[in-house]
Parts: sequence; structure tokens; C-alpha cells
Amino acid sequence: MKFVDEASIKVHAGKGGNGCLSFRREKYIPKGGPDGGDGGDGGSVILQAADGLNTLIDFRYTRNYKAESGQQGSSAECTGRGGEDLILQVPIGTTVIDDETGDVLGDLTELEQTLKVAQGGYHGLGNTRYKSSTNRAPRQTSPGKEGEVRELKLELKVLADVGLLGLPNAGKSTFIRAVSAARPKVADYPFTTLVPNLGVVGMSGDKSFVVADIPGLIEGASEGAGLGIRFLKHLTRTRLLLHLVDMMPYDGSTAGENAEVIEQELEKFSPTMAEGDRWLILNKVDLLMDDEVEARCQEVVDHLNWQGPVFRMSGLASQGTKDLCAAIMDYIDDQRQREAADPELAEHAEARRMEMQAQARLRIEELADARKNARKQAKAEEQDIDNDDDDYDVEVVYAE
Ligand SMILES: Nc1nc2c(ncn2[C@@H]2O[C@H](COP(=O)(O)OP(=O)(O)OP(=O)(O)O)[C@@H](O)[C@H]2O)c(=O)[nH]1
Ligand SMILES: [Mg+2]
Repeated sequence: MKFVDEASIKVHAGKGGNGCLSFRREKYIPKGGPDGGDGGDGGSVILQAADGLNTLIDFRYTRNYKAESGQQGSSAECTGRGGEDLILQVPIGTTVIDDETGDVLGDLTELEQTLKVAQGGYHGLGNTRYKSSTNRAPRQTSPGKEGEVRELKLELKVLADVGLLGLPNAGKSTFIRAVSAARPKVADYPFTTLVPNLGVVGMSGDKSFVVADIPGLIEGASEGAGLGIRFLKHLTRTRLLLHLVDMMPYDGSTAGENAEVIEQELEKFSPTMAEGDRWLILNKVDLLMDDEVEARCQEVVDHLNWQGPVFRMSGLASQGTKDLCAAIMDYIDDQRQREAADPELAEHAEARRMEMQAQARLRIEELADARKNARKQAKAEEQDIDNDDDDYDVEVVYAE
């Protein structure tokens, strides 16, 4: 199934039903008085987070969504039926953005959480409502109000505690296979992983955390190279990033330089994300000779001037993976506890996430614009060449 993590839709709430103009007409009851009923309210459009969905692909096929309008009122003081709300199911982890203002309207991160995105129009009033001591036969009614219309951008970001970061082939998918039941494809060529994968790592005592494996990044990713940085946004909800480094790159590059590439791309993508907690994971140590492991690992640490935690492991041989997972679980537990005890800390973490997401959105939009401009320019140049016959410096004269 195709994985789609962005979609633009237009939602139209239903219009309110008009009020009715009517007078009671019955045999033997002259001047029966007004009896026009009110209209019904228009239906609203509501988004709801649902289980079992993991892509926004359906929203690529249908762009417009309309809730039902309210019905008109009728005589005998009958109120029109209200329009049904339209409930659209979206995957858990969907952020809803007003496309015109750029405001985040909400983030649906829990099962069955709902968000009203377009309010149905209020109903119109029937002429019965205008009856008064001075006007016993009002001919006035009011029309139903239009429903709200909104252009929305939906953005899906997976919910994970830990995100994996690294060049293609660093061993991200191998790691997730080693520690969870997830079975992403592993192969010895770059860009094996094309969409994010999640793995649940079960620890002792019912504890667990979720790891997100995303496609590898390459140099120039922030300018659109490779699969681009589009997938990095999936790491904006995580608490911790693991930067996986291949200690034995097959193309002769050095592990230190490769690690630096990732660090730089991350910084360009989102400075806030780059500032966050990140551990250096020196992977594939099984390929190093025992007596060189220490020195080669130190080289990478020195090259990056790395100050944070460092782990060595082999995802393939499941070496060091247990210790790493235990450390991750401790870290997450600790963070959860501290945030539960200190609301200010939790608020700060949430603010950081919002900032990262805003930076990510901006960067991805800039990239899309740059791409569009480049295409436009290429097209314009092509046309220039076609029309510019007169501009040649040298005139070609055909000899007869
Ligand atoms: N020797 C050794 N090989 C490994 C290790 N981890 C991964 N590999 C190999 O490295 C290659 C790439 O592994 P993947 O797990 O697909 O790498 P990835 O980071 O997910 O790559 P992309 O999905 O392309 O970004 C595969 O041939 C793996 O078998 C390790 O710890 N030791
Ligand atoms: Mg992979």
C-alpha cells in the first residue's frame, strides 16, 4: 500500500435550513396566525482519529468533503431536520493545519479523539418566532446561515518514542528487526527503506517503547537530494534520536565524515531538532578487528567532537542491542516521570515539538517551492530557445 503522509482537502459544513413563512389555514379558523417552523442546523465536519489507518492516501483521491445541510422549516411549526455531521476518520498522529492561515488547528494523537474543523450553519427562524403583540401576522423569516468552508492540510507523523537517523545502509532496519517484531526489508543497497516503519520494543514488566525507522538521509538531503528530508518530520514527536553510524562503510568513506554529513543535514532541517537529545550509535562493530574497535570508535567521537552518550553495537549480531534498549527504556521512563511531576517541563517539551514541526514544515515548503521554481525556469528557458531565432549573433545565409 502506498504511504501518503500529506494531503490537502477542502471541507464544507452544511448550510442551516431556512425558516418557514406560513400561516395556519383551517376550516372555521379564520386568521389562524403564523405557524412557520425553524430550519434545522447544518451538519459540521469533524475529524476523528481511528485505529487501523496508517496513511492519508484516501484523502488524495477525494478532495472535497461536504456535510449535510439542514432542512427548511415547514408549516404547523415543524422544525426542519438538522443536517448530519460528517465524520472523517484519519490515522492517529494526524496534525490538522488551516491551509490559508498556516495555524495548527489540532493534533489527533489519541484513539477516537475528535476535532471539529468546520461548523455547520445556524438554522433560520420561521415566522412564528416573529409574532408579537403588535405584529400578530409577521411575514418575516430568517435564512439559514452558510456552513464554514475551510482548506485544510493534513499531516501525518508517526507516534514513536525513539527515532533512527543515519545514512542509507547504516543498519537502521536491521536494528529494528533485531529488537522488535517489525520486519522491514533489509538489503545491502541504499534506500531499501522507502517509508517509515514502526517497531515496538517489549521490555521486562510490560514496559515497551516504540522505535521509528525512516529512510536514510544523504548529503544534500536538505536541498532535496535522495529521498529528501520529507521523512525527518516523522521524528518530530520522538523523545530521543539514535544516530546510527556504519563503522565499515563499503564505499571507502570514513565513519566520522559520514556521521558529520548527517549532523549537518539535521541542523539544516531543524535547529531545534538538532539541539535535542541524540545518542551516537556506532554500528557494525562486528566487522572491525577486536584490537581496533576502541581506536576506530574514538576517531568518530573525536571527529564530531561528540559530547553526548555513545554506544557500540552490531544490529546484525545482536551485540550490545540489549544494553542499548535498556538504556533507552530508562531514559524514557525518567523523562515521563519528570514530565508527570513537573507540568512546566511537559509544556516546554510540547513547545519544542511544535517549534520543530513548524521548522520542518517551513523547510519542506521551501524545498517544494524551490523545485517548482526550477521547473518553471527550465520551461521558460526552453521556450526562450524556441523563440529566439533573431537573437543569434551570426546570421546564417544559405548559399543557393
Ligand atoms: N556486519 C554487519 N552488517 C550489518 C549490520 N547492520 C546492518 N548490516 C547490513 O547492512 C546492510 C544495510 O542494512 P539495513 O538495515 O538495510 O540499513 P538501513 O539503514 O535500513 O538502510 P536504508 O533502508 O537503505 O536506509 C544490510 O546488508 C545489512 O545486513 C551489522 O551490525 N553488522
Ligand atoms: Mg532501512
